[in-house]
Amino acid sequence: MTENANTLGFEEPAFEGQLFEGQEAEVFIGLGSNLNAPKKQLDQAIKSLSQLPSCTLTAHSSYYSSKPVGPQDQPNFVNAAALIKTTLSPIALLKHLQAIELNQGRVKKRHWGERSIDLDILLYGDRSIDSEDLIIPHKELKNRDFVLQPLLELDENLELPDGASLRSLLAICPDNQLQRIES
Ligand code: ROI
Repeated sequence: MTENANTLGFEEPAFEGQLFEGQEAEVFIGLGSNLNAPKKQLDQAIKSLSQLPSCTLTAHSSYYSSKPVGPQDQPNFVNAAALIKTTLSPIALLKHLQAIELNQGRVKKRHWGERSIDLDILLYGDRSIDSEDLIIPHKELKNRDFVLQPLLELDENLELPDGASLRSLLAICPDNQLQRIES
């Protein structure tokens, strides 16, 4: 282990200050599914988020159906976003999200293909992280209406760490025929 290892034994990416443990951050998480009863997958994942240690689930967005980005011969997705407050570090949180995905029997059939559940850290406070395991803000956030719209529902004034407004990004983002659906 290096000096970057935290108390859970995960390697922390090097970023400004490394002050994470014990500091509370607002974190936005993206949820997506297009396999095995997608709405139920999101329901279960949100329940699991609400039970994570050192986390409080503050809110989640409506559910949206969206045309797949990637191969078109796959079902539409159901997407949403959740807001948590947490003292977990980004990497510790990532590990918990991966455990939730595994627990829900995450299936990933092909590149940009269908999946039972995807949980992505979209924004972690106002921090930017670029490590091998984790890139925040999420790399595709700007290009995806099914990410931007649920985020804006949670906070209409949300900005990226570089100050770009999500509202203005949504205005120029490709259209994936987003439709709000009953959750
Ligand atoms: N397409 C949509 N509409 N929603 C997703 O969540 C989603 N996730 C992905 C890929 C396969 C790239 N396409 C998606 O990972």
